[in-house]
Amino acid sequence: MIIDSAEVIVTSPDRNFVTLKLTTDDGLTGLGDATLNGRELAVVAYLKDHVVPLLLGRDAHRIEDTWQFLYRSAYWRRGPVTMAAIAAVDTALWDLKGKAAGMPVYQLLGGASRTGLLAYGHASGRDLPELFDSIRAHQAQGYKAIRVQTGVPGLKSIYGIASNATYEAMDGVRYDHEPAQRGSLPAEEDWDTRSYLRHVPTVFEAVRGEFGPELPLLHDAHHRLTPVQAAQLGKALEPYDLFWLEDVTPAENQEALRLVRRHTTTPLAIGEIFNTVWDYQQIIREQLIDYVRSAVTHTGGISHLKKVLDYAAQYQIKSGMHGPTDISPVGMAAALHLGLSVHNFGIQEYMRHGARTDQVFQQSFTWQDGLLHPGDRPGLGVELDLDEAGKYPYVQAYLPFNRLADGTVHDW
Ligand code: EZ4
Ligand code: CO
Repeated sequence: MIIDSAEVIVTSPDRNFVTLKLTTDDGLTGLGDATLNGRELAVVAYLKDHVVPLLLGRDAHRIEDTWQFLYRSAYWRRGPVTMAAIAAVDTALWDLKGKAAGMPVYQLLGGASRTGLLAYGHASGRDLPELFDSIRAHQAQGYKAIRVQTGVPGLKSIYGIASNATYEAMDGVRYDHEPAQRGSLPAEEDWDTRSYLRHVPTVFEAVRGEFGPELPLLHDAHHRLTPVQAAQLGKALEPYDLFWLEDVTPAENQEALRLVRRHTTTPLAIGEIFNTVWDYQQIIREQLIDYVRSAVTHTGGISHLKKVLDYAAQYQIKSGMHGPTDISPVGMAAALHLGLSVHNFGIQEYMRHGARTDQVFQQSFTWQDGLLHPGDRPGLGVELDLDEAGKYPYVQAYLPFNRLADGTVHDW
């Protein structure tokens, strides 16, 4: 099974996606997701200029060797661009191996450890009535766990959109199934941490009052807090029994989480912007988190994320793989195969892609009773329709950024 060709496909049905497609001498094709939201073309160049030429003629069965070769031979290690590129190759090779074996990828990873994957969706609203409607709409779609984000009184923008309508009604901005906004400049949003910290516990009190104690609730602080603010928030939310509180601090400073942990038992999830096991070394060893947020797409592929999760398992830390719409259907499929197979699966983030995206990527996963399953087609179970993909050329889009009232740039 020799790699004959490697193509990088950029398509923007509802948002931008970068896909690597490998074809072997026996005519099999494998797909890998390399989408890096807002920096897509950097990965395209990395793949086209520096990876594709190295793949041609290689034995597609040698997944681990290819991973090590791409990681070590570059000399320059880690980083989101490199690791997304390596992830795409790794994922495409697993897809190929599955197809060659006639088995779904999860079988090659050890088989199913469960019947399906608990998934959570994103509910949001400018105020409580809108938020409650959004939670109910998610429950009606079958979601058994829900992330809750709301507007903060006094702030114009809310982080954590579920629907375009919310934003269209607010400021006429079109958000396209993602926080990234199409255009040549990032949108500027406003932020005030004290207002946020006062407001969020009242939201969770109201949600628990309305929806009862059973529903698993999650919240994302999106790197906006200092360690002591994060500790305050975790403590204030304890009565509402969160499934997790996500990205409380910018976790490149991992020691910050020691302080947070000393003050709260609210479970913590971190890592959607991490890209190697090295980023997790301290926070896993010191048991500073409860869930690993990494996606296959951004963390060196199935092979590398499995190593992270196996390490995490020693500390009873579980998976909580990143699954916003900027993970393509190929990246989602990879997450589902990995999640189904590892013992320490926790929960899967799942936002629906738009109808155009579902046309470009033909998928075989199922979504029943709040549980996802990757399906039993050989490989990942996703095929890319090149004609459909060709209808939607790349569109420049950026994630927003924050400024405080005095004009200071703040974490988004
Ligand atoms: O803002 O994926 O938990 N989910 C998130 C996402 C991120 C986007 C960034 O590309 O934080 O919605
Ligand atoms: Co997040």
